[in-house]
Amino acid sequence: LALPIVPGAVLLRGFASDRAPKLLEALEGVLAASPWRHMITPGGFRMSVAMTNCGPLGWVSDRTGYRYDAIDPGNGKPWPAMPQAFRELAGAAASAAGFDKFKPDACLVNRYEPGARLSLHQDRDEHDYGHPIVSVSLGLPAVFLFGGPQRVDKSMRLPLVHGDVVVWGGPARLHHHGILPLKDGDHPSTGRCRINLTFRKAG
Ligand code: MD3
Ligand code: FE
Repeated sequence: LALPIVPGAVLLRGFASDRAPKLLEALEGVLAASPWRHMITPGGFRMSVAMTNCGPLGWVSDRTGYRYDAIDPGNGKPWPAMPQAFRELAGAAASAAGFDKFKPDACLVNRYEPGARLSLHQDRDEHDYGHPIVSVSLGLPAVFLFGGPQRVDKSMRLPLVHGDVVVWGGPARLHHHGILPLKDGDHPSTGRCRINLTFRKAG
């Protein structure tokens, strides 16, 4: 079931439901090598969202800025490999949305506990905005905020639940977006949190 949100953005409701157990199992392996951490923004704030990465490149933030880096600053080693289950899901979702041969080189994993939020921002750290971004929601539901190319543009609210996949490309790629503070709850597959996988071709 593919629902267009705005031109270039497609919601695949429940696309990852069947594969969620395999994705969460593979995530355990990633976390064993590169555990959750709260990054610091260039402004000096600790992010409420906990993060890790897998694949050749990982998104990092610290006092010096945002960037993609091949090395996990937490352990000085390359980020763990992107599990095959991750790569297959990202490719299948991109195809279903009309983007052929999507080969992500970065997977940012975000963990939201109750109260955690991601304020309105643009994703501008990637080399080529022509590639889509595939995002997978697991666990507790969240309200996604989706605005326009300008930060002041009116934003719409979109509830995202366990198994939902959204593919963002074309004109939607540079729109502002964020996540409202997570409501408390308990999910059978993740417990008291929401996990979001974001696949990108960053380099
Ligand atoms: C729309 N993550 O990691 S995923 C991020 O749920 C991020 O954790 C949110 O925004 C999360 O940067 C939202 C959906 C998403 C991801 C990237 C986008 C939507 C996007 C890039 C452009 C437009
Ligand atoms: Fe983003």
